[in-house]
Amino acid sequence: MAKFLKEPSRTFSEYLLIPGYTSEDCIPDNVDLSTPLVKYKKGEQPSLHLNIPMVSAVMQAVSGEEMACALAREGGVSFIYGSQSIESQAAMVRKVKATKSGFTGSDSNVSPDATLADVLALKEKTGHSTMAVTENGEADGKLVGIVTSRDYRVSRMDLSTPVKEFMTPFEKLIVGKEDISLSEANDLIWDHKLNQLPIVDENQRLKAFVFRKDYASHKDNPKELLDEQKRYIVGAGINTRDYEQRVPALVEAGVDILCIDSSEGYSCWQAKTLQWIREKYGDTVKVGAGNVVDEDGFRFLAEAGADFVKIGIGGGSICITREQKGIGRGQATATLDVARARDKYFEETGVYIPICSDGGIVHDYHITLALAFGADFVMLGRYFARFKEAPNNLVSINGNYMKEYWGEGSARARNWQRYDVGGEGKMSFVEGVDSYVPYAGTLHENVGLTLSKISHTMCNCGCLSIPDLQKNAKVTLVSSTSIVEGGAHDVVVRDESFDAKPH
Ligand code: RVP
Repeated sequence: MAKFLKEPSRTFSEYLLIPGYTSEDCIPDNVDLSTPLVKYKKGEQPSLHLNIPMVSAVMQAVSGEEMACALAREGGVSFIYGSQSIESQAAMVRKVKATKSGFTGSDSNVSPDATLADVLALKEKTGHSTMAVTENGEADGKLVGIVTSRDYRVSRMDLSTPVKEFMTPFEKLIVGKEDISLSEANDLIWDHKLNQLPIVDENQRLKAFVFRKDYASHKDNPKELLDEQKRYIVGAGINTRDYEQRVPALVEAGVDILCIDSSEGYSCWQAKTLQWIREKYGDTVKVGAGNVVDEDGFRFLAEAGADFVKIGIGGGSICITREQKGIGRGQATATLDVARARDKYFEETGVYIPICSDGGIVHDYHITLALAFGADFVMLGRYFARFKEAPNNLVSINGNYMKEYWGEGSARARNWQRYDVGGEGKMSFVEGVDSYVPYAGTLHENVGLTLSKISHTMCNCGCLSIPDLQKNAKVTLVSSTSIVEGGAHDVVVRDESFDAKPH
């Protein structure tokens, strides 16, 4: 007879936190949200950590290079999606690593023979008025000048005028050398009253720009997650099929952390992938594995050498795995079970393997609950897909701005490797849907608000750090009637748009 688990499997919406004592120093400014990203030995520090407990999902609709930079700026990590060619994924990683904090890769480039019409078309496309003029018109070509809107007057000039006739030539530019620090670059900008400073290497090849307008934003991001060379930390998803080609390309591109992206990780394929990476790179390449939902799955991946373990099957907002295959587990129960396994493993071996609760986060407080249940960080797809920085289309549906959001198991993503169980490599049926999510603006504003809610809740619970919350949170199961009590009830909620109209 099959083995039956005694506990039903539950989701985060079924729980609430009970406040603990809030002391005088228990204020949001004192809350530390840093958390380990990779395993470490007792008494040591992890070689990679997060400054906020949030990573973005390994999905086409979520994690591209812009998302990766924006999230690293806030202190989290993106895992660039693996359901694309090795070359394009490695190029994305390379682009993130080339975007040093405050140093922006040039996305608007023209050749000296381009025309004013080309400049205007490019400005329309990118929305940026500063353009690099490079010999070959590429972002890393030899810099011969720059064009800004101060260099031309559309009403007085012929649209066919070549760029070389109105650009500011290299000889007249103030430029920074490749090894310049951000503060030295900002000093040059200030001293020479510049709006932008091109950075070039010893062969005059363009490396990046530093913009005056960005100065304030770096001051605003004390939690930026940077490597030793002040480049953003970035992750990437891999699969259990082409890792012998994909992993070296990503490592060569400078990736900081990998994650085997699979809907079900308790498999010999994940162990083989981990083993190959360990044989080739030892511990120098960091790699997470998953997804699992119980102690057995965690143990297996821990012993196979995973640097972190990801939890969750079927809880994702776009996921229909439970309906299609009848496998999975409520996310709260799965997180709790795996957290217990992680603690047991730590006691036995002295090795702490961080765990990540992946999928199903709907409300911000679900993140706090996931942490209280023992997660070290959470992975989110729908949440990040709503932001400007996600690589998905913004569309207008019935007058409302929406972002497209599709699962990696949907027909659109065609990511059969994520659902691979060996055998012939193809997609037999879908496990995800194609959908829309309401557009929510920039990542910075939204993540700031979410973190503020997490910090406030932690103060209510009397906890100043994630380990403190994991250890001391008090959690209660709620009845279905008390869930109703939690929202506005027994009142007619005022429609603010109605109030705003003259009547
Ligand atoms: P959510 O944040 O609830 O949107 O969930 C995102 C997670 O859902 C991903 O990190 C991944 O684990 C899972 N996913 C991605 N695609 C699919 C699918 O098509 N079924 N599921």
